[in-house]
Amino acid sequence: MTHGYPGTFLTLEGPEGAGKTTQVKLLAGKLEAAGIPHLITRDPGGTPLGKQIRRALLTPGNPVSPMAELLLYSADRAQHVDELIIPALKEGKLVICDRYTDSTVAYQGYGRSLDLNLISQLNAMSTQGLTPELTILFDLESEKGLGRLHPGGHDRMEREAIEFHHRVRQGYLELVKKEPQRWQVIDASKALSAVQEELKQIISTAFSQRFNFAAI
Ligand code: Z5A
Repeated sequence: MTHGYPGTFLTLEGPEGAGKTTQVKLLAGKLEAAGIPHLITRDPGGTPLGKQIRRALLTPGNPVSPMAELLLYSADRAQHVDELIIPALKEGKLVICDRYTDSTVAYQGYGRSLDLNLISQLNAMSTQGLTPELTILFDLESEKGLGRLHPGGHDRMEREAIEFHHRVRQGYLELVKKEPQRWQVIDASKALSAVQEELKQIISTAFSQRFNFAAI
């Protein structure tokens, strides 16, 4: 355990269209049916304040400077960790967060070329030092992921140039190399059912001593 709470903290990462949201929705039903206490949430937008920040960040045509973008994602996370994530971990839940600090490193660090040390400091401040025990990367070529979305992308980030999305994917792969013990990588180009099976396998293997995954 990397934090002092009784719960378990798992994060999901990946480029656009990798299928995190779809997979986590499928998993939620199974966790519910198996009676595993859990919280499924997302960055940005997990709290009422976060929903307002999310709108400001993702509305197309809203000018947002790279530094303002970094600070807004960090502000969203500070509220999210304090209001939802830590309380759920204190209650012993399995917390699954769709995107977390690694998104900031990949998008604002590698994508926007902001200083990685500054991002690391902001990530530590905004999370009260809370790091995930396991992070799953849904890895997918940028072109494939964007191709699964609405043509041209529907939000401000999705509309970035393809080079930006390539840097983001590269950023994720670098993160995996730097800290391989925290990451598991799923090939997100596989069929939905195969990805779901792999996700279940990874989670049940990692956390079988804390929750009963036999029924999922
Ligand atoms: N961002 C940031 O810059 N910095 C930060 O610190 C944080 C985030 C936290 C959040 O928007 C944006 O903010 C995001 C990163 C940035 N950038 N963008 N764009 P979001 O929450 O709306 O975006 P997202 O998390 O990337 O969601 P997404 O783009 O929709 O991707 P996804 O959740 O991984 O995919 P999905 O919605 O589950 O699936 C997309 C489509 O693919 C859908 O039609 C599915 O039916 C289809 N799909 C899914 N899996 C498959 C498979 N296996 N085969 C075929 N088709 C599939």
